[in-house]
Amino acid sequence: MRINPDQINEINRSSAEVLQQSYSQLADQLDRKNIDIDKLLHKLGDFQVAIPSWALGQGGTRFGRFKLGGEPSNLMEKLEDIGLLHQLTQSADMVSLHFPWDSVLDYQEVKAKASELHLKFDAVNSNTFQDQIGQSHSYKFGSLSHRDKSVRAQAIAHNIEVIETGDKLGSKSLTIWLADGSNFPAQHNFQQALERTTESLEHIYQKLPEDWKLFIEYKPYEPNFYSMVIQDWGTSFMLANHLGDKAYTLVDLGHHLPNTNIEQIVATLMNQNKLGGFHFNDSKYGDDDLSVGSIKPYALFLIFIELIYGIENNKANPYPAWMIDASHNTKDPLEDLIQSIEAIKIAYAKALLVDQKALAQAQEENDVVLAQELIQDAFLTDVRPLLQKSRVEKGGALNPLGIYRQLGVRQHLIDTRGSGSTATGL
Ligand SMILES: [Mn+2]
Repeated sequence: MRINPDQINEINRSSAEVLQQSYSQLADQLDRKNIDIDKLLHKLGDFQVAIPSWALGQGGTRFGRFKLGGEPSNLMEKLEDIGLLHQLTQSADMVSLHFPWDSVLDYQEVKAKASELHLKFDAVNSNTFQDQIGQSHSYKFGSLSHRDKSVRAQAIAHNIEVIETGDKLGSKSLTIWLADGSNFPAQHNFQQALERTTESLEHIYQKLPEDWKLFIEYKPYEPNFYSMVIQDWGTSFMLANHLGDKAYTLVDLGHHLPNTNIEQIVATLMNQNKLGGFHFNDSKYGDDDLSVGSIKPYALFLIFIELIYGIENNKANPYPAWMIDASHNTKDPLEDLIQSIEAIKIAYAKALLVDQKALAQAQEENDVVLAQELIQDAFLTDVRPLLQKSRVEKGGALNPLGIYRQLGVRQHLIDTRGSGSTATGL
């Protein structure tokens, strides 16, 4: 579904006056702090986050999955949903595919559709955490770390195939999240499992094109509950270092034990030029995959302060590949993605407001109180008019969620795709 741009402009116009008021108030406030508002708007407009193809259907839990209706049942429809999201938010011009869920016969057709929707392909993702129909060997007891060489070979071949497919689409990176691990003590020989995983990754890395990156995602538990082979940033970092310059660590916000200082992990990785990818979501307890910013917006803001510092001061670290990695069983996924994009950009905008020079000075003088004041002043600024202005200027919706509901997008999708359509994925 595409929305007529005139319709977006018309709805925007009905709130234009309110925006003008709130925006000039904020502009005055920022001007008094000598903040270059045009530069800020430019940065906000440039910020794009990839949408994973699996986030467009209703998510499930191990206790089941509820019906949504109007879900995209093939890759073309998934691209259409992301295209719509980008049309409204002007912040989601990238798609992250997951194989074999997104396998199709004609990738030229997929590429043409994406370019028609002004979308590019970001990191591609492999899947060796579930068995596919017709697969020769099972991943029940692991994939890249499996004791049996033929299972490892199958998992390696799958990753190489994903690289080849991504190459056809213009992707430049592969993300590997490995579900391998053990559920009980003594099930695994830790050292051997790590050794086999390293060797398998070496094979995949060898096939990585020159201009590609390999992202290694870590996770402390789930689906395995006693151990995961790549359990933390240290293990991922070690593997990335071992593999070479094209390998990086990927941080997923939900893949940490409670209260982990993620901003410090981000800072450490950027300092070592090894932060490659970043997955946004939020959590209360574990890998809850909740909407970004719904639980810990202050933590996200602190993380963005480190990201911005790293991007501006450490050019040897590549610009991170951003992606939303969330899943719900109660929300309309498109509405959730609109909320998540908004939360990411709010945190980003607030972190951009931090007076870096004054903060460095406060840190230099050990003025703990002033350092705290400086970041909290930025955090407590309502930056929403900035986001709205930036979107409207790019042709997006002043209020994406409002237009989505006003135009009855979900009902339209149900009418055209049916109430029983199901997206591929978990
Ligand atoms: Mn992730």
